[in-house]
Amino acid sequence: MKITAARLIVCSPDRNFVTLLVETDEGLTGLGDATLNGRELAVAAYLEEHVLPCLIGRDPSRIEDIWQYLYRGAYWRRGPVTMTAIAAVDMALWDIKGKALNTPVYNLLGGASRQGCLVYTHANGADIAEAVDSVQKHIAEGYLAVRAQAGVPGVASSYGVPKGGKAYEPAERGLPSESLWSTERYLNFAPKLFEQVRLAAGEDIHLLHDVHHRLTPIEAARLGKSLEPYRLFWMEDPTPAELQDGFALIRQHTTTPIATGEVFNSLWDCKELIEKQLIDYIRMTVVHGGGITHARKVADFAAIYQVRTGYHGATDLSPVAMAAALHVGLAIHNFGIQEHMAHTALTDEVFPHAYSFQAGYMHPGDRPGLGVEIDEALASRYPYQRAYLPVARKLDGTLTDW
Ligand code: GCO
Ligand code: MG
Repeated sequence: MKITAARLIVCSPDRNFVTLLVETDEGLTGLGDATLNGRELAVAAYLEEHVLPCLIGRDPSRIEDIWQYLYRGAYWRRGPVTMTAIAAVDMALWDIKGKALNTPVYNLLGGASRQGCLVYTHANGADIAEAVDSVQKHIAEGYLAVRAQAGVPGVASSYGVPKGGKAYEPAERGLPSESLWSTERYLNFAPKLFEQVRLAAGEDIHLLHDVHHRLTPIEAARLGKSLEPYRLFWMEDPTPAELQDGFALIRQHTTTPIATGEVFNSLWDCKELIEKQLIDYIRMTVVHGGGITHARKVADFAAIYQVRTGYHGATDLSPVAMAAALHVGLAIHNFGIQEHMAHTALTDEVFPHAYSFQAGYMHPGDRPGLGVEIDEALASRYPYQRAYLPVARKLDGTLTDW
């Protein structure tokens, strides 16, 4: 089999997605997600100008060789743009291989290790009462694990709070908006939020929380300690993780489990975190971390240290990436949990897919390959629109991590 064409579909059905379509001389096609929220066209140009011309004529079954060709062959290694571009190609090749062998991708990765992938969804509210309502609504929908975020009193436009009655969506069209942050107010507020959320959710529901890289290690240690009575499944991204050693300080002080890595893009970003057992869940997902091929290697490395996966699954990852994450999650032994922030109905219509949710778990489905298609005619009605993630400032105006 030979690759005969590779092209991008850039569309915005409620939010931007960059999708790679690889075609072969045997008529089989493969899809890959290449979406990097707020920097979409950088990946599109990287693929169009520098990667796709090199794919034509290659044998799509040689997934590992093509991965190494794109990684080592670029000379310039790693980084979100490069690794997202490689991921898109890698996903499309696994999709083609599954279709060629008439089997779902999880079967190629060793077969199912479980009946389904435990997922968590997002509960958001402007205040504690709204967040508690939202948690209860998701429990009623069948979720067994819920992430809770609420507006911090005295901090306008806190992270995770929906605007204008719509579902929470981090990217906004136009130029970046500015939001505010106060560590002091947040640290006082978070235990009050989880006291109420745990009371309403009962003992058995898994509760999660995203700190979104906003604390120093010692502040994160205080947060983890103050949340211990509410038995969180994890606190996520407690501190920016460029300083991997910083997590040692958090670990010294708290037994609240830690997840990190949605902004990572290779094993080298989390090697120390994993081998020093400074985290419990690794969040680097298939689309930003070099595809199924690299995600599998990171998961196997993490397994040695009893670190489990908790892949990023926000709406800025397309249904193609969600399917890929579910195939990996179903197959590996050290799967932990999968984030599921449901796409809009329009996004789901543009990307018809085989994966499904039932009673707290998701399954990738049994269609050959990844089990996702793209409706190109529908996609073409929603062209790309520039959109950005917000930036954040402290109350005195200092720029901080959003
Ligand atoms: C999460 C995330 C997202 C990110 C978004 C950035 O845990 O789901 O933190 O909501 O903010 O993916 O593009
Ligand atoms: Mg997060």
